[in-house]
Amino acid sequence: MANVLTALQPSGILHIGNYFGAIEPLVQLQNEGHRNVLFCVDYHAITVAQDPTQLRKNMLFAIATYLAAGVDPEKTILFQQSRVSEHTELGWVLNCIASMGELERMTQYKDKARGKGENVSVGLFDYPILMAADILLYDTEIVPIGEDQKQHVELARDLAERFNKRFGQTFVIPKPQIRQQGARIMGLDDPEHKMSKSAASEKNYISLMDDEKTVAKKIASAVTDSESTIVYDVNRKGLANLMTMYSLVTGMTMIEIETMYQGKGYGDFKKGLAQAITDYLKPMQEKINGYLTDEASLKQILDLGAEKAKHLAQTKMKLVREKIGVQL
Ligand code: ATP
Ligand code: LTN
Repeated sequence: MANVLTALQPSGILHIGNYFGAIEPLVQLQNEGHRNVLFCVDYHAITVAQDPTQLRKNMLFAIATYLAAGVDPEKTILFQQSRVSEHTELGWVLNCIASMGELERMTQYKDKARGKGENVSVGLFDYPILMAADILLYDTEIVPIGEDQKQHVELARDLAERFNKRFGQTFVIPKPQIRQQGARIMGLDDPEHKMSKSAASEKNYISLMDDEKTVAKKIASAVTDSESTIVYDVNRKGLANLMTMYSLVTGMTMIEIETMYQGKGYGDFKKGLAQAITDYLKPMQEKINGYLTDEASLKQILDLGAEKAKHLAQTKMKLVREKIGVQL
């Protein structure tokens, strides 16, 4: 059994990329009996401006979504990052062994800072260090994530190795786990870039809360090509992305999908896909809405989770203080 950990930002509504890239893989690992940690990284979310009222809502929504997706708080430690102050504390220590050059090479930072000039927060630059602290505090062995987070987990590995070399064995070296299919769902309006909740247009993503009509509209307007066959081809990026989604929500293989749509065109395929996505999301949406009606229970789950997480994090942080020589 391995220690598994992942986290998501409560920075907006979750989309199917988040779900298939990170949430579903974690639930699978939980059900295989691994030791799981899952949390909402609210201190990562504030690296860009957040409206406090909305942030609070997003957080409750995220927790309701994890529960609806099958996260069991008896088996997975489920909490809110800001409640366990050891995350920011270890982040500071790691800041002091990481280099500016390392952070400057992070592609997510470069993407998010592009065009913003000097107005980018120091937090956005430092974001991967807090993420490394998130991972290293819990002796994490496996980090299920989407493709875009691989570089950050590699940084966490480098920092763990550096720390261990300098101060003696302290941290477990984590490994990213990236699924073969669904690790990088592309934007519906732009199949060259990943689906993103901070995309300029709502037509970029399918939110987990989109209703039947919205899903149908978004899929109908998804960018494809001028060919007429439904055949999986990585060079036909728009179609390949839609077929990946089809496969994820139905469990069908690409060959089965191709056979089903032989002799048919984009119209039929898109209608079928929209229906399959709606059928997949509906039961989950009902569960999410159910959990959201009972805020007190959600908060209680988070309180219990924070307590369990704190216990583990305090033990690790005590060891770190001893190793670096600040523990008298
Ligand atoms: P933003 O794009 O606004 O920065 P995000 O949609 O990437 O946000 P995060 O909270 O940063 O959301 O990511 C949560 C998890 O979802 C991460 O493991 C990330 O790799 C995964 N993920 C995000 N987008 C996708 C995607 N398009 N396909 C697969 N996995 C994804
Ligand atoms: N940076 C991640 C969120 C994140 C995370 C983590 C993921 C913060 N801490 C620890 C895995 C493990 C993102 O998805 N944007």
